[in-house]
Amino acid sequence: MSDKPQHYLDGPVVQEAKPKLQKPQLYKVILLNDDYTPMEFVVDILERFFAKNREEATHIMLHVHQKGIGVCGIYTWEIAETKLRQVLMYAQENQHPLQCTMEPE
Ligand code: TYC
Repeated sequence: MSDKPQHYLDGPVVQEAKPKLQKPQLYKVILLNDDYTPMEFVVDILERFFAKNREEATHIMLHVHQKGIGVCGIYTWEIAETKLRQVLMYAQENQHPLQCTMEPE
């Protein structure tokens, strides 16, 4: 560094901060098929916790029923975690073996 004192005409001493906003990692909440949980219960879950209408909920439920797995929604970690817990708790309360998981998008 030079010993010369900074003059105000030399230009800015402090570089202006460039705001860098990073997009949060998103997570898929995934529903798994089983042979025992009633179709109607899965549709109810999708309406109740994933804000799907009856048509969308039925479509997702049938997809999971046929393919074995399907995405209910995509959220930030904390929201995905909350939805996952709500599904598992509600299924347990109603004695259905429905399984749900989450993974990074
Ligand atoms: N396979 C179930 C049945 O035939 C329905 C079902 C669909 C269960 C989706 C779980 O995630 C699921 N009653």
